[in-house]
Amino acid sequence: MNGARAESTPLRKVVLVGSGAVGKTTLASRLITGTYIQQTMTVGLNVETWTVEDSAEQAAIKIISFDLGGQNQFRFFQQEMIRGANFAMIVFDLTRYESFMDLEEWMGFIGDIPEKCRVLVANKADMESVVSDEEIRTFAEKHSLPVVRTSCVTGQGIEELERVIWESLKGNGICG
Ligand SMILES: Nc1nc2c(ncn2[C@@H]2O[C@H](COP(=O)(O)OP(=O)(O)O)[C@@H](O)[C@H]2O)c(=O)[nH]1
Ligand SMILES: [Mg+2]
Repeated sequence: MNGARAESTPLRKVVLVGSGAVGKTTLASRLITGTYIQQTMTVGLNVETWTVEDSAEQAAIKIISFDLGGQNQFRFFQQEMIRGANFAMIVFDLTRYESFMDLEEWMGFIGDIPEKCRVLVANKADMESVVSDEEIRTFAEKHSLPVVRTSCVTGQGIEELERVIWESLKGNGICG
């Protein structure tokens, strides 16, 4: 990317929320590097940037992602970090029912981010799911969330997720 282009690339703030070990850091790294990299536990916060481009539209969005650690003691600090976020990925782990149960709490946590600027990410789709499709659909409909099933290991759903993020953040849409 040349310098002029980099300067004109709008910066968007994306947050990844969800319980510990659902795969937020791995997902961010998969989106950034395109490959699966085993991650160590996030304590507090991971901040990374990546650029989502659309060659057809000759446009790009630079995204700064805040991957919040799952530990309760950091909640106050995390609330500060997500202020002004343009978009939220709400992540749960298909293999851990508890992470699905925690979603309501995470929805409350990101209350300021407009409904249309959120996506529900059902991660670890390469493994056997313990959350039924029906339950996921009911939750997603209740909160008007699009759902993307992803696997950081196989790459399933990663392009679709990028597309959802792109569609929400490009131009002068409501996600800014
Ligand atoms: N099988 C499988 N494991 C995953 C996937 N995504 C993440 N993991 C693993 O889940 C664990 C927790 O991931 P991490 O990104 O640290 O979770 P975080 O606490 O939400 O940031 C790590 O061992 C990852 O390698 C996935 O899609 N499939
Ligand atoms: Mg993490």
